[in-house]
Amino acid sequence: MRERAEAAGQGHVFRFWDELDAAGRERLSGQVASIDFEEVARLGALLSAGPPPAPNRFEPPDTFPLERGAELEERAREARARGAERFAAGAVGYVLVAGGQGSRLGYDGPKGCFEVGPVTGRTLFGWLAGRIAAARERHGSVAPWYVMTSATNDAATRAFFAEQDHFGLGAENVRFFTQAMLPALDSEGRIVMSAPDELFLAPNGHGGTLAALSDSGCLDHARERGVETFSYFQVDSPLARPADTLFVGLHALAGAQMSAKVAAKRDADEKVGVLGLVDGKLGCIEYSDLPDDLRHAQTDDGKLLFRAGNIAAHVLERSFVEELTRGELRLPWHLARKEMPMLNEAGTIEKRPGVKFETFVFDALGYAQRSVVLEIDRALEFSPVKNADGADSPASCRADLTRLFRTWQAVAGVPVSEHAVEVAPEFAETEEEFLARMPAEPRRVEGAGVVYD
Ligand code: UD2
Repeated sequence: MRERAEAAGQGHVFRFWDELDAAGRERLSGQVASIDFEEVARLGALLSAGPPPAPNRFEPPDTFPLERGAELEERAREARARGAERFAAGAVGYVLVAGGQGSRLGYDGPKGCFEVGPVTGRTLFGWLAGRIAAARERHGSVAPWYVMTSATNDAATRAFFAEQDHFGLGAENVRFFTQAMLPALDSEGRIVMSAPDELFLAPNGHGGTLAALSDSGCLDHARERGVETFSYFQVDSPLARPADTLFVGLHALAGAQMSAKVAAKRDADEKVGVLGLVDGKLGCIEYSDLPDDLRHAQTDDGKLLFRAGNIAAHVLERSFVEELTRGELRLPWHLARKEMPMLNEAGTIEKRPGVKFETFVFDALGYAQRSVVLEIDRALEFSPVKNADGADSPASCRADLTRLFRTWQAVAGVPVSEHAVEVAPEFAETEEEFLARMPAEPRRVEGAGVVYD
């Protein structure tokens, strides 16, 4: 292993070997064994390559809009029916990406264990699991749920699901798979070490989902279970709708390979990627990469021109994921340059510039022959927990949930709560479902608010 590292110009990872105890040697050699040095060399070559060229053309995408006339409403009805058929047939499996480090939230543990229910403190995993359980009831079918973790949170995530009895979904219907980790590199392309017995490894981005689905055997499992389509969603929004018949139905009617949901950006500076046609192909420009002039560009009626904010909910055909992971198709690398604590030659930690490498799942959109871009109402579907406070925080998310559920109370003509309101996903996912469940008395939780469950 040492020879391999030296041949790759990475011999420094063993610099402190002689000083390590048995446990340290085991930890380090385990990590080094997982390194693909050829890949590291390819990543190193990107360091001097400079940023990717800006697109020549960036245009807003065609979307299935939120405001629709009679014709599109008819199409939506047809799509819902088709989507419902797909769910009833058990042809749609769920893919949750929960391998991120959640560093902005500053929560020590898998992000999905974070409690956001405004009244009950239901966790993010609990909300998403509840939506899957509800879909099972609604469509009378059972489909597998694939949960992506990373080495850092895999054990804790599995333990949490076991503790929660897999939210009643059945352990055989929840399959965990782990994305790959990659070393960070310093500005000379050397693997960063965070301790004498430890490499600085980070998850390879949510683009790693595709390879990980394949490498873990989940694609084979999905095929055996009759799953033809994946509904992909992130861990951070309790309002995510993994079983949206409209989205899956539009995708199916269009014969699409990969589709995306968007919400109109709140303002030019909201930290969401923007979907659009990049030199004629559907793609997403990450918020940190969108030039100022494009970020602020406006339409004649004063809306943001590039407002198709990526909420990171996708539908992907299994066959498309198979195609992408079989051959030499590669998603592009995105480089995150930042100051990071690293071990220096003297064996002490100092902050120096380093680079983390990630691929992004939305870059696969460019490989799809057909896609649907569905515009959704963020008040109904998107309130992510990203930051410890301010926008997209636990507080803003809880407030959004209560605000939404109060509108349902108002429409149902029941007294609108002054305190927090929580509608369990098993009770209702939409206003229509809520109305259909009425009249129902909420459960009162002393000092916290009311819950419909
Ligand atoms: C992501 C999008 C952004 C916007 C926003 C919507 C990227 C790069 N940016 O922003 O354009 O759509 O979401 O909410 O996607 N994850 C993994 N493994 C990884 C990295 C991330 O599983 O290696 C998961 C993570 O657990 C989370 C999701 O991917 O569920 C998003 O990750 P993030 O919080 O790093 O992305 P963010 O907020 O920068």
